This record gives sequence, C-alpha cells and structure tokens, in this order.
Amino acid sequence: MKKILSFLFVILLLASCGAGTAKKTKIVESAEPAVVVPKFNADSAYNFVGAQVAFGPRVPNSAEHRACADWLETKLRSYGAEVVSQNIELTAYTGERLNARNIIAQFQPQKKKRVLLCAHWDSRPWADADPDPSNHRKPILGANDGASGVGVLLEVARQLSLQPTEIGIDIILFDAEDYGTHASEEATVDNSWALGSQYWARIPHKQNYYARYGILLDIVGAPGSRFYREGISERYASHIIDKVWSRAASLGYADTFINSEGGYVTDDHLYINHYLNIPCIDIINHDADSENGFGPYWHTIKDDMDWISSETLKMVGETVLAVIYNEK
Ligand code: AHN
Ligand code: ZN
Repeated sequence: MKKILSFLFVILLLASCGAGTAKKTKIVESAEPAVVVPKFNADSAYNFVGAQVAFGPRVPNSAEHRACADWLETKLRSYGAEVVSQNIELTAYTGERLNARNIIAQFQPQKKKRVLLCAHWDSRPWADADPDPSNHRKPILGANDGASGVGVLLEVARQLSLQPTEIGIDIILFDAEDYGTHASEEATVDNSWALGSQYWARIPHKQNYYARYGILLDIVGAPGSRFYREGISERYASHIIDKVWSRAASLGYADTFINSEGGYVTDDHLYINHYLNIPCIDIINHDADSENGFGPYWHTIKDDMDWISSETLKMVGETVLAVIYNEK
C-alpha cells in the first residue's frame, strides 16, 4: 500500500489561563496535503515521438517542418495551453535564412511562480556523422535527437490538461537547434547551434519573463540511456540537478540519472542561463567517454524509431512530473 495518506492534525490547545478565563480551542493544520503525481503514460509519449517522425525530417524551410509545427501548436492548444509562437527569420552560419518557429505553450499563464520545460523540435539538416559519406548532406529523422524530448513534453502537456500543477508551467519547443556547424568544416562556428533558443533568450515572448528554473530535454529516448550531470548545467544550476537527480533516485532511477559529472554540451540551456539568468539544466544522453559523446545513431540517418525506448521515455517523464507536481 504505497498510497500516501494526508493527515490533518487537529491540535486542541486547551488554554487555561487561570480561574475566570474562558477555555479556548485552537485548530492548527500542521501537515501539508500529500501531492498526487499523475502517472506518466510512456506509450502515449512514444506515439508522440512517432507522430513527429512520421512528418519526415523537420528541417527549417521545408514543408514537413511547417506541417509539424502546425501539428505541435494544435496539440498543445488542445491540452488547454495558451500557445504563442515566435515566427522568426534566423541566419544560419551558412548564411542561409531560416524561417523558424519557437512554440511557447503557457499553462496557467496568470501564475507568477513558473517552471520552464523545453526541447528542440527541429531535426538536423545533415547526417554528417553517418558512416556512409554519401549521407553527409542528407537530413535526419531525429527520432531521438529532437523528437524524444518533445514527445515527453507533449505527454506532460496532456497530463497538465487532466490535472493542473500548483505553479504555472511553460513548455517551449525551440527551433533551429540542430543547424550547427557541419562536421566537414575545419572549425566549429561560434554560436552556430541553438539559434531558436538564442533568439528567445534575448527576446522572450513576454517582457521580464521569469521562471524559477528550467529543464531542457534533449536526446532522451535511447534504450540504456545514461544521464550524467552535464557540465554547463552543473556550473549554472547544480541545485536544480540535485533536485531532479534526487527525485529520479527516489523513483528508483539512480542507474539512469547518474550522480556524477559528464562532459559539457553546447545546447539550448546555455543561452537561457547566459542571457536570462534562469538556472536551466540539460537532461541529455551524453557520455564524454564514448566515441562521439552521444551514440552510434547520432547525426546519422539511423536516428529513427528503432532508437526509441518507452522505458527510457518513462523514466524521464516520471521524473519531470514528480518534480513539477511537487513545486509550490
Ligand atoms: C555540439 O555538438 C557542440 N552540441 C550538440 C548539441 C546538440 C546537437 N544536441 C542535439 N544535437
Ligand atoms: Zn543534434
């Protein structure tokens, strides 16, 4: 019987202040009602990943990209969010102009206390890490690199439609995260990754936007994933890593959320920390000791549904839900 019971302690203080004074009864509530965290549906999250992949690669300026954006907005609205999108023209390091869209879904927008959840919804235009060089200019499906984090957040959104959190939640789906320097270039071009979040972190959807903290989900779907304490997150927001990793451990996921430091990953959270001063962590399957840091499918044409495990999505989703429903 794991159900948590909430107790309302009624303390009767019989204050007898000497003869002649009336007896007073004081009622004191000394325990908080227990929080009920909804059950994360991993099959639903898995299907949300599949639905994005079914559009094909979601590369800026493509019809598939536009169609997926429209679908994401419709989905989030259907869960009761107030959705605003930033339709922006960004310039890639190649000089290409990208028609990009940051999709911002606000739950309980009137609330001052807020937490930000984010992921990137675009997929990489080039499979530049593919073992076959003839694929190096082909776009990727990005089932794990992109769609997995969005899939988890869509399921979180669905849960928010069924049971609200105490605080307000913003789900932001960033565009153009993965248009960063092609591997064939001699050197990485500074700030070529995470163009959508760079824009939003400079010009948020609301003036003076504030959230207590942020959680970025990137590459969270592979079987056997391990999430280390990513370096940038550790530097700006170690207390948020503590909060999330301890929640994961209490759910029994300490072997997946590993409480030791991993490498540094330049990702959307960097700019949120840097420009907005909102402590933001990255939950990302990155292992500094592995061959390319990510996995054999990463930035290849193999990043498809075969690399998505509903068990991994479940561990991430349950952890995120436990964190946000316990926020007051
Ligand atoms: C770098 O490779 C420098 N950053 C990777 C960020 C990323 C790409 N996340 C997903 N795809
Ligand atoms: Zn990528």
